[in-house]
Amino acid sequence: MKNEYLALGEELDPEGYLICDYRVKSDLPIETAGSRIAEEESTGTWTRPTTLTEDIYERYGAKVVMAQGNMVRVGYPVIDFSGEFGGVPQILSIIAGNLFGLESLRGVRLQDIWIPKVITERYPGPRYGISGLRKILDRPEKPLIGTIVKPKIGLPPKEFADYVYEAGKGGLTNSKDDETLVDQDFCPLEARVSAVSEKLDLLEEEGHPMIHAHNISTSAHEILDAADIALENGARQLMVDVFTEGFSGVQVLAEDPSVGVPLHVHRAMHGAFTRDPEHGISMPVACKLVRMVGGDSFHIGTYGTGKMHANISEELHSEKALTEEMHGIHPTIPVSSGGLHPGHMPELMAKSGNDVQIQAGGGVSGHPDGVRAGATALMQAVDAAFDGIPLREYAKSHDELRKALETWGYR
Ligand code: CAP
Ligand code: MG
Repeated sequence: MKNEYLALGEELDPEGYLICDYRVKSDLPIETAGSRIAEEESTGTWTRPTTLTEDIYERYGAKVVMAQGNMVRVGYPVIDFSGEFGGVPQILSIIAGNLFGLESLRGVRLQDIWIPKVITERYPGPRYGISGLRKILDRPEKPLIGTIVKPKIGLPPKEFADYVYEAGKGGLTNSKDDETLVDQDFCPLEARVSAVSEKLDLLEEEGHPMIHAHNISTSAHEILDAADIALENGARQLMVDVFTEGFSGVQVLAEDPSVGVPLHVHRAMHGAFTRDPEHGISMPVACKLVRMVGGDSFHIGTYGTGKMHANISEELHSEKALTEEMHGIHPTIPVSSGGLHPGHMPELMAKSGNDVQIQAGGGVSGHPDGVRAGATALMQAVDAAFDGIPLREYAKSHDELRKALETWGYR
């Protein structure tokens, strides 16, 4: 039987198709493996339905336009994503759905996607993005520098807010809740936001513009209520763990005119499907979706310098996915975080460039002289790296940095 899903070499109209690249591991010939994906995710199944007419296939069938080595490129007609309802859940059910479970494919990894404007224009994109965040923080060209309040959980609101104040006095531009903190009894959202907002006001008066991202990841039907409580108490930024919340959680906050503040997007749980090079979904795919639904900042890793598993080429690809031209959608600022300390800054910034939000939790709170000194050391290291001054040299006249390097060394 002619394999209808193969259209090798066909040039697809990029505005007429959502195009996906998959890396495939299978005993099948690569073309067949590709057509299994196209078949399963559009008009087919394991055997040909007698009800599948030529017309249905022609209109709604996906096409395999490239199948070489272990890579296939599949185009899904935009009509497969039409209608008022469906959103990102429906996009993912097509491009990242049953195919991962097909017995005939021992491994599949969705490597990249190209989403046509007719789809992206249904989504809000970032309100602020890189330029908007820089404007809020009066930080025209250097990296944004942030901390994550540590310990991850346990500090009551007053001590939590004191941490933020100390970090701001140390020169940081950003701070955030950790990804597991939301509204626990020991640090309820309302009390935390109120206490932090008071400190941010004080920092502002003292010439340290700073924003703090409050984590409101919660059940879908509650997220706008949580946002209301945070905003009523002065929240300047909100945070969502996009993979435990769902992309729609980010989207609803980005779309709701009553929210209006920047959205920091954390990627907790991503390792479950991004880490295996032969099966899952790549971070660049996640980046394009987070940007489309409205994330102003999004974690992409530490370019091989921090504590988390890293694939540097994929992290550079992620950065590109967040910042390259994409149907006029604001660029999302890449967040580099996880196991970082001042000693990492020259190597990190040489790879990330300056359009990045660098964060350190332990690398600030673990400084022998406390949070303010830790924040100061991180700020000093970023300044030195920005000006191309070796850290050892800069540390001679900057005590906080010297002590950080003595404590953690440097790359
Ligand atoms: C970093 C962090 C972040 C990681 C997540 C943590 O703390 O708060 O969640 O950055 O990793 O809980 O580990 P430290 P990624 O600075 O103390 O490591 O950014 O790779 O998603
Ligand atoms: Mg964390």
